Amino acid sequence: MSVLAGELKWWQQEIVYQIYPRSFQDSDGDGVGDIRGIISRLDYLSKLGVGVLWLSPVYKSPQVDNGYDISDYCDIHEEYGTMADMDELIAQAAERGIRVIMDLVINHTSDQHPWFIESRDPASPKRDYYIWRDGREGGGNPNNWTSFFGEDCWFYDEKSGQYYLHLFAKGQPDLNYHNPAVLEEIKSIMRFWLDRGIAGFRCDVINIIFKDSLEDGRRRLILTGSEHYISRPGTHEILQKLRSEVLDNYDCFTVGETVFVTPKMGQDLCDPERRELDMIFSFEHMETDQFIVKWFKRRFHAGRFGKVIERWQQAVYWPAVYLENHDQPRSVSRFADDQLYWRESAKMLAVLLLTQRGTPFMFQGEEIGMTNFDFNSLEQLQDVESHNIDRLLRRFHVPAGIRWRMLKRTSRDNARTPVQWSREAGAGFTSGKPWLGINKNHNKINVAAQEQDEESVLNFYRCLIGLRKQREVLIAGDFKLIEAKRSRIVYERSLGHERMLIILSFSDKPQRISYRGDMIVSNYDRQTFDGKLSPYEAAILEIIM
Ligand code: TEU
Repeated sequence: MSVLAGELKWWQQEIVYQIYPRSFQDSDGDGVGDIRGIISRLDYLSKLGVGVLWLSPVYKSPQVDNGYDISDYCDIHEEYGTMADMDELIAQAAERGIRVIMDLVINHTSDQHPWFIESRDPASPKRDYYIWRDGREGGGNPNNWTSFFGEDCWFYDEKSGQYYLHLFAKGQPDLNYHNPAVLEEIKSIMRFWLDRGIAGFRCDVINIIFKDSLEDGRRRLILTGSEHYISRPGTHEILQKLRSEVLDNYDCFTVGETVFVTPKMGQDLCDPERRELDMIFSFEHMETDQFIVKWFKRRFHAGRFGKVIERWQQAVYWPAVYLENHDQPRSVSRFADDQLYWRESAKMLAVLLLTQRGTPFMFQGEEIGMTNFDFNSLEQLQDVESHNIDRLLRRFHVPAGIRWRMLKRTSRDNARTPVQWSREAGAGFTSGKPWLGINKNHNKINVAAQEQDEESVLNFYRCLIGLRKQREVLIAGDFKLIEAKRSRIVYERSLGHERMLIILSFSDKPQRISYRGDMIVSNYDRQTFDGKLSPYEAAILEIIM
């Protein structure tokens, strides 16, 4: 699939930077990042060259799932600041030509949301905002579904005398989209934020919001019941309504987080003709180093990874390209080498991220090559998912050592440790006690040090972002996979008469290849390309025709 150059929308030409507010920058010493902290770093973000900030949830929330459990969609969580701070962030970002998008979490609310509190009364008009059911005859959950977070997805509420559905944590009850009043509420929340000047939404687990039926599902290892809610026609209808009744009235875009989607489902969700979402995050490339679930790891294989990337580059009209987010381990630790060839690896992954077709989404800290955490016990983890999974594994008598090994490689807290701004205690993130441990390697990997170093990962990102902006072939050119092997991935981008060859080594051994061209970017100190690839080398070659 290709998009005609010259017809690109603004959000197709920008790079999006994801901020996980809790861990980005603390301004008041309470150990938790906040909006004023983000404002203080806007010049840094502007210099990096990103045009859009995606804020993970900053709404009022009991923080069971770090804000993905919202108790008031139209107010700010007190640890993060105030509505005035948020308005200032939007305005100050705009002054620097940066737009802000927000996380729209509408599959579920917090169990502390006033709608849910009311809904616990069976006689309340809000009862039908959520999914309440009687248990089975003879007892037990209403159906055999299982949750995303390794616990039951039904919770029996004594007060109500019924069970409610929660596909995530117990504090995240699912909304009922069979009730049209729910969609009306969501529309007004969206307008509230768009009217304040935000430029769109990242829509959390958006392809599962509509549950077709609550019948038992086919038994599977994970997510029994998911055939009743993944990308159902009801979801497509809702997305079309949100588009025509709300989003079309603003200059904005949406990117949907869509779980367990096939390329066909993915394309349907963001096909411009269907007028639903603008882009989606798919997960297949994130699953190439696992068996069925992320807790069962298998060795990373660049060939498998490259083929999946190519499939999605071809499948959807306009890809949302990412290697990291707040739910995934750090890419340099996962796909390359975070030790001996750390610097080369981080730069090579920067090339992979910024030379694909589509809009790149980078995650805070990726631009300095932050690595997985260096914790050594469960007590150091905060993530609700990690603790639930540990409990589940314990139920199956999995020994402690194995449990920890599984969590260490996969826990979402790997990506959530505070941003490493400097080598000081608190890493320049906080003057207080950070809510989650800071990686000891902040004395080596940090923004301040990389500002001083011309050859740093950070400066490499800046250059590459600059190059991408100048060369439309990198943004919108056709993508063609040339090679995908365990040791390397090679692809070509082309637009009109322009052709670029991207060569990426995923090996710690030198290699020889036959491709030639004019070197325009290298993560080694080289001006020309002679076919010799050093460990984790990345090269962008221009092919003159
Ligand atoms: O993630 C959805 C989701 O499916 C994740 O649970 C993902 O499968 C998991 O993190 C991989 O182990 C979104 C948010 O990104 C996540 O942070 C939230 O916890 C979740 O929705 C619930 O809102």
